[in-house]
This record gives sequence, C-alpha cells and structure tokens, in this order.
Amino acid sequence: DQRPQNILSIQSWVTYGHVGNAAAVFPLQRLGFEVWAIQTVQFSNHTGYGAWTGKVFPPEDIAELIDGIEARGALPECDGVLSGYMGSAGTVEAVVNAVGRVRAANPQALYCCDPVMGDFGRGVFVNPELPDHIAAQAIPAADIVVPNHFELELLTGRKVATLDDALAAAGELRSRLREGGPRTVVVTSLTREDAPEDSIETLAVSDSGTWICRTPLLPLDPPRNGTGDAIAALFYGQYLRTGDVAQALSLSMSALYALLERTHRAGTREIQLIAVQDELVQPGQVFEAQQVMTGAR
Ligand code: PXL
Repeated sequence: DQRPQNILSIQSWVTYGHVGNAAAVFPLQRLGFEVWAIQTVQFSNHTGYGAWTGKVFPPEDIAELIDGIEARGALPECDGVLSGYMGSAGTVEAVVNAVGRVRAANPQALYCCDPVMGDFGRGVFVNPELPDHIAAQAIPAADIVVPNHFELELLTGRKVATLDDALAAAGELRSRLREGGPRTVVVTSLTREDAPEDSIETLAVSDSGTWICRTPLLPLDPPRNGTGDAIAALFYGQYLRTGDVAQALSLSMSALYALLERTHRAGTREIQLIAVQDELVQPGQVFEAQQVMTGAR
C-alpha cells in the first residue's frame, strides 16, 4: 500500500544543536518517514557542554500523548518505535508500555532501542538508575538494539578488546532480545586491537548473519554528541526501508561518514545534519558491509 511509514520516536529534545530527536527526526524525515516525536526532556543544548537549561518531562506525558494518538485511530499505522535518551527509570517503563500499546495495535511493529547510557571519556552520563532499568525492561522488549562499544561492555559486563570479544558480547546481548523479531544488535564506535589502524567499525549481528562496516576514523575531538542518535535513526530507517541488515548497515554508515566528514570540515561542535542532508539519503561514498564468518570461529 502507499501510506507513509510512521515511526514513533521517544527521545530528548534540544533547542540548540542536534542530539536525541533533534538528531533523529530530520534524517528519518529525509528517508521518507513520518515521525511522531515525543520528547523525554527539553533542554537548551546537550549535556556535553556541562551546563544547560530546561526540563525533564514527567514520564506520564508519554502515555498521555499515546492516548491522543490512539483516539485519532492512528495507532495501527505505527510501524515502529525508536527510543533514545531517557530522563529516569519512569521513562523506561513508559517507553516499554508505549511499545506494548503499539504492538497490540500493529503486531508487525518493530522496536529499536538505543540504550543511551554513556561513552568512553565521559563514562555514564545519564541518570545512574537508568542502566539497570534499560537492561531489565527495554532490552527484552526490543527487536533491534544499538549500543556503542562502551554500552555493550556495560550491558554485558564483558570487556571488549578483540573481534571475538565483540562477537561474544553482541551474541549474548542478542539472546536477550524479544523472540519473534529480527533480533539485531548493532555495535557502534567499535575500536578493537585487531582492527586495521585509523578505522572505526560498526558491527551488526542478526538472525540473517553478521556484518562489519569499516569507515575511516576522523580526528573529531571531542567526539560529537548526537552521533549515536543519528546512527540509530539512520540504521533503523534503512532497515525498515530495505528489510536487509547488510544494506541498512552500509547505507547508514556511509551517510554517517558523510555527516562526520562535513562536520570535521566545518569545524563545528554540532553535527552538520542540515548541510549534509542530500547525502543522508544518497551518500557520495559507499562503504560496503563485509560479512563476518562466525561459523569457523
Ligand atoms: O547523544 C546522546 C544525548 C541525547 N540527549 C541529550 C544528551 C545526549 C548526550 O550528551 O545530552 C540531552
């Protein structure tokens, strides 16, 4: 059918710059999706600046907004839920409830959880009650999870230094995902001892196979906030479009490289999503995903 695909995206909002929904909504719209955005917080700017103004919204707001969408009769047309930065443990519960309501209305809907918790350098940068709640409630409800290397270690309690470590940790996390879905773990910003130098990798482990996409490492210091949020949106959008993990990985990482390369050239603290918009859809340089043969290991 010809109706647009609709994604419910529950994340932070910032007025200035691009993280959370301010990094996810526009790429998804450029990929052709209608985005139903719910903001978990509204801050002036991302917390990487060390100071900000604004509010964390009460978790009850999420159910209230879903009530309104349901009353329009629109819930059966929701094709999936994407979640990111959350304010508190109550937000996790509210997101998981929202996923349940969407699934009840449309059993085909897929939930993509970006378990935003922290990163190397900054450590855990969210409310400290969140990691346990995300692990216990959000992961078992998810079809796709998009942790970075740091979050993969935190979620599994494993140190990841080599490709074998990464495969073992991602495999373990994958076994905790909801049965019946595509059960896909995408590990971003993977840096391992046994990788080619000056590269950064994204690893996708799924029912249909294991792939790695390698892109040149750009000297962005500090790493740009919102990068992970943009990756989750791009991968999820490309997966919903293509239904193919390898293609989604290649297209999303190629778009991401274009974004970071543009950001590096611009010399800005904020990712240059608007300037690079055409390449979000059609990246100038395509980095292929390479299949990892896990059977022989
Ligand atoms: O990129 C993750 C993120 C999302 N939302 C807010 C943030 C951050 C990281 O700093 O501050 C508000």
